[in-house]
Amino acid sequence: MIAEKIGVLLLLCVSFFAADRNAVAQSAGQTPIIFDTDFVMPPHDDGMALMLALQSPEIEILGITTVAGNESLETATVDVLRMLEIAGQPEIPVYAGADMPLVHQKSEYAVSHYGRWYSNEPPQAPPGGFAARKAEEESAVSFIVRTVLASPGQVTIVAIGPLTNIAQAIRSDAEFAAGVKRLVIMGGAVAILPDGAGNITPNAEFNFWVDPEAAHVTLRSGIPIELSPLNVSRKSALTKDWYEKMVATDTPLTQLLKDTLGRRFAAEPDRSWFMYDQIAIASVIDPSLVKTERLYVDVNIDHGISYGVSVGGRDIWPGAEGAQQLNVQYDLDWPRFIEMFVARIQRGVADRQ
Ligand SMILES: [Ca+2]
Repeated sequence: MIAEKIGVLLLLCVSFFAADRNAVAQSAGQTPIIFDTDFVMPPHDDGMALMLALQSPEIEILGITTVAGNESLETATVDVLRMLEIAGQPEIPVYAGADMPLVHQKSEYAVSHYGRWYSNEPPQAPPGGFAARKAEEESAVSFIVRTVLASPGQVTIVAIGPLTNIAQAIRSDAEFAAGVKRLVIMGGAVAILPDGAGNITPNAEFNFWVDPEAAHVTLRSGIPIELSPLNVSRKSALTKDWYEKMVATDTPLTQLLKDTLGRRFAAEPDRSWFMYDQIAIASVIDPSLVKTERLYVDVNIDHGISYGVSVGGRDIWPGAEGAQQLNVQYDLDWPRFIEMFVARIQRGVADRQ
């Protein structure tokens, strides 16, 4: 009981400072965000999405929360800490979140397909070694809930991994969902719109497939949601020419890209690559880069051939009762997006503000 009271007092003190920080961000015209990620270093999309966010003065990152997805939770956490160090912003706090999906168990299919969310192996050292700073003691879910409740209606969450942390936050506090200003999600694929096939199973997208139950809870939470699905990712095509423009300057970030993304283009100079999480972040910086349509979207949680498949419709259909309307991104102004992306990545630390 006493411990509980002390906990509440601590929470109130911490909340006061968090609210104060948000007030500062608002006055500067910045969008305060929580960056929720199954982080991996570039050339993976989470790595490049964080670079874009860190180099964009329109965004203030209140904290980064990690989740198992592309790699294990431990790898996501050590990689993101190192990325912040390389970017010269190690003061941004990192909170470790869920190390497994809510329900989805490791399977032979999971092991043989993309993503190592089930892995228990110790993380390998990121480029340049482990960061000096460690993750915070507080859990990701506790940080997410406390930060949102300290400034109701002000905090945007950008979730670019499986939605495990977000679903846990929704379940842990009845006030939480109503307090979130907006949730931007990279996830899903919508068959009713062009380019709506899946990328893990024929119809399921990776983030939703890894934790379908979390996606189901999140999409039905009542939080205002903008979905950045595979449909819009497939409007992108990162080529060697754009990569070379990106690394035309010499900064710690462009050096990291030369060491990672550069290898990809050295091996396959004529291939182009989709961009995923980068588009979700870019749409927070400049919403006019994407076109959206209002659709009801739900996620299949039956353990059969459509496990983790997102289904979108213009009207509610049988079985989707209770599904929520979301803004679904389906088109991208690719030339403006890639020019902005390249310009932001090129920036030196001194140009950032
Ligand atoms: Ca991701």
